[in-house]
Amino acid sequence: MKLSQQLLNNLIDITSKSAVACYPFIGKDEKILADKAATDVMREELNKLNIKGKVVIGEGELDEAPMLYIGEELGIGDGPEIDIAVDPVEGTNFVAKNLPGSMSVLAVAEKGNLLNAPETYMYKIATGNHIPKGSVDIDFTIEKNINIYSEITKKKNQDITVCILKRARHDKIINELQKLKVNIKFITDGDVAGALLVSDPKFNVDIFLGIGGGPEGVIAAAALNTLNCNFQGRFLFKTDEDINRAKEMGIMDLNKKYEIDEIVKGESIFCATGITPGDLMNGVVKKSEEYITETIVTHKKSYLEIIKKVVSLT
Ligand code: VTB
Repeated sequence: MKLSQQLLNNLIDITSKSAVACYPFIGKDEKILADKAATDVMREELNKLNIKGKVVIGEGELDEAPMLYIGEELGIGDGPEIDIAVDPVEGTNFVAKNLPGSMSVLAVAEKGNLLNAPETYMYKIATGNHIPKGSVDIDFTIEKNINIYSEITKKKNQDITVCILKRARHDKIINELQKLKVNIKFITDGDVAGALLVSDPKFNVDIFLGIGGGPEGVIAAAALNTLNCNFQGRFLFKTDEDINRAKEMGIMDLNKKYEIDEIVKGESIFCATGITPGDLMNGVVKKSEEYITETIVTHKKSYLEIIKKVVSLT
């Protein structure tokens, strides 16, 4: 079974509609309501598809409903069996505060082909497809990785930009980057988009790294794999509960370094529709009773494409 063009079109429709559902909440300081609006639409629309879908990356467990929970089955009929990763609002703070960079995201792969990620942190590193696989590595020091990157690209440190979430836990890494005189692009949230910035030189990000959400790591990997970019991740567990949950999900080696093709296998589709405008795409624009959306899509080994859509609520 291959993931069809029809499925791709359906997914673009769905993230467009869930982004539009969030539109009334932009700048309203209502993170939860925004997330609920997008989630409800995503669930309703996924349930109309002729698929046997299962959420493998979602928002919490069954008892945390109404979010799309891990293990939730979606779709009707005897369509293809697919694994679904959902992030109805990636960057709820951005929506709440009307800041750039929020998007509504879905990624799918054939059943068994998306890593089931626990809701824990992941240390991640990503580079573009101009860097040979296996050169920059999550296990190397920051300095070694910058040196390798600089050698491969012939860029001086001051021409290299590293994207990282602005968090206190990154202070040591940030310090090292500053000593190395590389440029830093700080993001305050939204590390799916942050990771995707390595995919095209036009975004001017050479390396993405740091600790963010594990589920967001899998979602970013789905897009980066299609684009032939590099990504590695390692889960980080803080509590026994985290560890038990990971074991229940089949993760036995807690310190495992995941290569991109262990996170996403085979074909996948990734769709992200801008809610507020961001580096990757524009946000939802209302034009009388219609909404114009922009969705970035990756499918097969070829493209990062922007699809514009007119969504009407009637
Ligand atoms: C990131 C980012 C998300 O959480 O994964 C981050 O992609 C990590 O968590 O948009 P902390 O906020 O605890 O650092 C978000 O910022 C919010 O889900």
